[in-house]
Amino acid sequence: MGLFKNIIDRFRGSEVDWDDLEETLIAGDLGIRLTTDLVDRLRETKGLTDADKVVEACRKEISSIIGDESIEIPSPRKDGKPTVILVAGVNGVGKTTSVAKLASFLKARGSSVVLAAADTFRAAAIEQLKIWAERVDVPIVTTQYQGDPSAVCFDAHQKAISTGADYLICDTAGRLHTRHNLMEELKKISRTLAKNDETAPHERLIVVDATTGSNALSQTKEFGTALDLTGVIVTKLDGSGKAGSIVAIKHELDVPARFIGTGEKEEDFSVFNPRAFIDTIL
Ligand SMILES: Nc1nc2c(ncn2[C@@H]2O[C@H](COP(=O)(O)OP(=O)(O)O)[C@@H](O)[C@H]2O)c(=O)[nH]1
Ligand SMILES: [Mg+2]
Repeated sequence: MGLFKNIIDRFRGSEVDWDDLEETLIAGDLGIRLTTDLVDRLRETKGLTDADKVVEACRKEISSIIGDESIEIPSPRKDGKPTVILVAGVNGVGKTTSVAKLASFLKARGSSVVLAAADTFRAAAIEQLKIWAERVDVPIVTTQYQGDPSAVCFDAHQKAISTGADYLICDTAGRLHTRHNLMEELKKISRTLAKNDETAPHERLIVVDATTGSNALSQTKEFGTALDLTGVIVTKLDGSGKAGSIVAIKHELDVPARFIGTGEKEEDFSVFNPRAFIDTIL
């Protein structure tokens, strides 16, 4: 990895090629807007031409955008009510897998979790989450294929409340007949969860696939119109994705990365650590 590795190798000890730097940042999924901002700002910095120093300045800028603290899922609530986590995103990005990974992660912290299988649009999706629930050993609430997703979330929320569970995690569909319907459905799920607890859902996470480049930014923008997003789960960082989209999403939409997925197994998951990101990805 190493977004800047090429630049450093080629220009070490000499002046950086600004066009090259710009291309590198765009290829790293930082997005046109952020890249242009960044390069313009650095170019205007007097005396800053030496490649190593330019790269260092870039790292600093990126670091100031993403911050340096991880953001954890809040500890179980003092009032004993469940913290509700709604997970959304387009098809195939890794929602269902991430829901299972997150359940396993919270369970390992000693918390109890209930799952809601609210992707009722695909029959296989319900089955997939059921298998995960068994594997992770957490209760799950489902309905029949093409059942009402909001009703599943409502029922699962009631189960989480009545059993005193610490967390409820709702998996949702990534595709409905139209994208408009999908956004409306997500808003309805959110409103329905608020019926049992007006502060729910407490976390609204979007899952994006690191290998899809700038799509991650546009998807976050779109889902942000339906849900006031509290974070991003970035999956498939074990692939070729550079994940610069994490920086672009934070910069443009102010939605922070929260977790990363680095494989298909439940342990391939961790809290996003900005410092480690700067060190290993850049
Ligand atoms: N390599 C890799 N594959 C992943 C990761 N997360 C999910 N997947 C795979 O991506 C595919 C789609 O995942 P799924 O959870 O069904 O996506 P959904 O449609 O958004 O619910 C599955 O084959 C997963 O095993 C990850 O972090 N790395
Ligand atoms: Mg799914």
